[in-house]
Amino acid sequence: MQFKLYHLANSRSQRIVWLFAELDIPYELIISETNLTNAKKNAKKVVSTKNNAMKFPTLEIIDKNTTITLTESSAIIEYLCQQQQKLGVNLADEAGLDFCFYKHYVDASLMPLLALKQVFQQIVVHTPWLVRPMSQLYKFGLNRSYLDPELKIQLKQLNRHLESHHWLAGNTFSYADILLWFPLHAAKYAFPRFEQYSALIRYLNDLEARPAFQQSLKIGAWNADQFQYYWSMTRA
Ligand SMILES: N[C@@H](CCC(=O)N[C@@H](CS)C(=O)NCC(=O)O)C(=O)O
Repeated sequence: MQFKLYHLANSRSQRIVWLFAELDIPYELIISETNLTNAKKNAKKVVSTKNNAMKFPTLEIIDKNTTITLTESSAIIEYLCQQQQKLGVNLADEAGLDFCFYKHYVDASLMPLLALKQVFQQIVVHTPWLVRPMSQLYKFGLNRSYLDPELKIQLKQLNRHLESHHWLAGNTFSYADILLWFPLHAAKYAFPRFEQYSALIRYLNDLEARPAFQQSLKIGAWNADQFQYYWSMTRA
């Protein structure tokens, strides 16, 4: 079986590059150019996805003469971990329920808040400058009235959990941790008072100190300054 990963630098697909480094299995990496329109157009020429929309990450699973295309970061991560029998936690284990909750929570509850921050930021950027103050006001209002208070509740809960658990599933590093890293790292810049959450800072440092993580930054062409700028812009 062979794997081919379509990756967009500085995006959610960095998690799959990291996962491949943790699993230490061979794969082919296609890094798309950073211009999203061109990246999608070029990748679409060679990939046929189920829903006809090119997303990053997209994984091709090539087995003999058959190629299966898989999208959705959490589905790709679950598939690879089950296939390799690594980085998962059994439901019957002590931390099984935490693992089960957090692996679903990340993309279902935390990521949508950050994605909405980004949507409103992009509306500001694409509004003609004469009327831009209006869209800036909308963005400010939404951040103040909904997104930041919601994020605060979620970050506080995560912080509490990580005060008494080294990883999401206790002592076991799992693929739920790989899933959480991207939105948490984005929240560090997108949420105004992130530094108050000392357990989250400790947790991010521990995730980022892993040799496979460090290795994957180079492989995935990660640009820390660009990422920080992109997410800092979403603050009110
Ligand atoms: N829920 C999907 C979202 C994938 C996604 O939207 N990726 C972005 C990059 S972070 C993308 O491909 N954007 C192009 C587009 O939406 O057209 C996942 O987590 O894999």
